[in-house]
Amino acid sequence: MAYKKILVVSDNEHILSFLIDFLGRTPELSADRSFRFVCSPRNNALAGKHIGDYVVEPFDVKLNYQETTKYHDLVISAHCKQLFPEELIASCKCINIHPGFNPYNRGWYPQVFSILNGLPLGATIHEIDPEIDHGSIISQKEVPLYAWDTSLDAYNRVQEAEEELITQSLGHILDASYTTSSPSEEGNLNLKKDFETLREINLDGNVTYKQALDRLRALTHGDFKNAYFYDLGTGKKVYVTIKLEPED
Ligand code: 0FX
Repeated sequence: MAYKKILVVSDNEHILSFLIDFLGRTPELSADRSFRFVCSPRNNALAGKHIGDYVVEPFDVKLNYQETTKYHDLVISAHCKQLFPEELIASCKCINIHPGFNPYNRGWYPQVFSILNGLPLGATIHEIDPEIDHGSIISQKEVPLYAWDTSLDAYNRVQEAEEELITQSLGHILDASYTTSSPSEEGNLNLKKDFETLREINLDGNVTYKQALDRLRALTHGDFKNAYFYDLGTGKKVYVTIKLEPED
């Protein structure tokens, strides 16, 4: 049995554009299939956007799960920020493309936590079960982490790994000819609030240089204002990023 009516739910323009472009470059995958690309209703940056031949529609997976199962036989989450309702997971094959190396640092911003706790980092495509980033693994690729990586450096490497996995596995997924393996252990899960907790730097914190450097590079991601401290004199919030440069 091959999947024919595919709903792709995403809140990440980069991965969505890659998927749409890849389908355009491999017409044998889209022949005899219909694809619909949707994003979270509050994603103003993506809703209504034209990508390739498609327009991204706002879509609430909780409210519309009956419509989803009626009109689609496969749902692919490509960095979808909505949690899938259990009724949807139970009645339709749901697959997730995740920017982390399951089962380590499942959940929010895996590279941030891998920089801090040293657990493996990479990308994973897996079946969705009721727990976050937890189901049977279809394909995964680990990426290296270097002592000079910021969150953005590591994330860029993870994105490349995701693109490789999509290129290798999407055909097998659409043909339902893939095999799976169970995650090696339960692993660990980080939530958005765990990331938020990391952002304030306590100037009186008693940490090693390594811990301080790791915290700052885990929170340095391009122009995002993640890490901050409060200046004692003025009470001003001061944002911090770090630059690291390995010798050639
Ligand atoms: O789409 P995504 O790369 O992934 C996130 C979760 O990490 C992932 O587990 C979940 N499946 C998916 C639905 O959402 O996240 P993003 O595009 O919001 O952010 C990409 C990176 O940017 C993130 O890994 C860290 C960085 N970032 C993002 C924001 C919004 C920051 O450093 N600070 C920020 O405020």
